[in-house]
Amino acid sequence: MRERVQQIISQALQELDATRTLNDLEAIRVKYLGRKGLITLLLRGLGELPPERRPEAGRLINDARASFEAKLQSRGEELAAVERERVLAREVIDITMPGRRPVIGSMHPVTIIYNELERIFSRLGFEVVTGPEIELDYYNFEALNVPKYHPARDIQDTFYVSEDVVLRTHTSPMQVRTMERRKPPIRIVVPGRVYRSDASDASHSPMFHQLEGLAVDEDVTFADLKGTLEIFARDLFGPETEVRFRPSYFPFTEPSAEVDISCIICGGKGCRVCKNTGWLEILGSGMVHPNVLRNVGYDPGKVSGFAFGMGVDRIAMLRFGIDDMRLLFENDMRFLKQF
Ligand code: 2NM
Repeated sequence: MRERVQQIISQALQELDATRTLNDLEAIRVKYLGRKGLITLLLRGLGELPPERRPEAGRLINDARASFEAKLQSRGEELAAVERERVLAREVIDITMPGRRPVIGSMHPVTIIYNELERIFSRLGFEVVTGPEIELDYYNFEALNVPKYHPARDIQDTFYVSEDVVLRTHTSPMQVRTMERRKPPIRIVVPGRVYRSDASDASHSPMFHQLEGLAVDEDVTFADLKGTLEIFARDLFGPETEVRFRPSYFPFTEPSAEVDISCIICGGKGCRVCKNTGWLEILGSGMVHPNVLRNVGYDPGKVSGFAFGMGVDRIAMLRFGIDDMRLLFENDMRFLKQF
């Protein structure tokens, strides 16, 4: 018995010494102290000994177990320390190194203005809707009461995809689509890119940005148009801004009006930006033409509406003092980073 215990314990201690990992250590623990472990079996075998030999054998086995457990414990600590060292050596981080500065983008000036416009018109009860940039001639011109031989339809002015498909020249087709789909009351604004066959210069670009708006309901009047656009202009350009309406002409509105604001540079005294007039033109507007209402199935005797449109690039240029529209579309980071 004594020899058997001694043989097992010396074998066990040797194995503990030889282990190199915590995993192996655990395997050895199970081999000796697990449910069918060698030391466990020795203890269980005690019952088969004659009673007078049990106390001594019990002491022997318990001593052996105690020294095994002590060694298991100390070997576990050694191996854990070694493993920690290995991990630390692998994960050295020089915390004195300077960090990498994240590249943070900035908002495009046109986006800044769009966000502001959408905030203003949302507060006035307008919903933002968007639609396709490639449009049917029908929605871009025909439904909007633009006659077949109107100069705007010339290939000099409009990009044709095919005979009846164009790049939209304004976002108005989306107003038509919305009216076709819904019944009044309608209050929407439509932001988006539009296209006209112009050469690029300081004030023109073949692609530019518009925001157009539409309100249709019973008893919508020119007074609603004036009030809405005055509130809009003072919110965008400041409470001191003067607003004036000048008669104009669009095929899709009657009557039509251009909207000017007092010059935001000189306040109306006259300067280079307003060409000494004291006024800046920022909007086109009018009461939706009865033919447009009829084209979408509305009864012009029952409902009426106002509409307006503005060039967002031009407003961004005025707001930020940008004197050349091409700067907005060249994507020169030195320019764009300033906003
Ligand atoms: C403008 C000026 C005046 C306009 C008209 C419509 C529609 F679809 F309701 F007929 N949408 N937008 C409109 C009217 C646009 O932009 C300078």
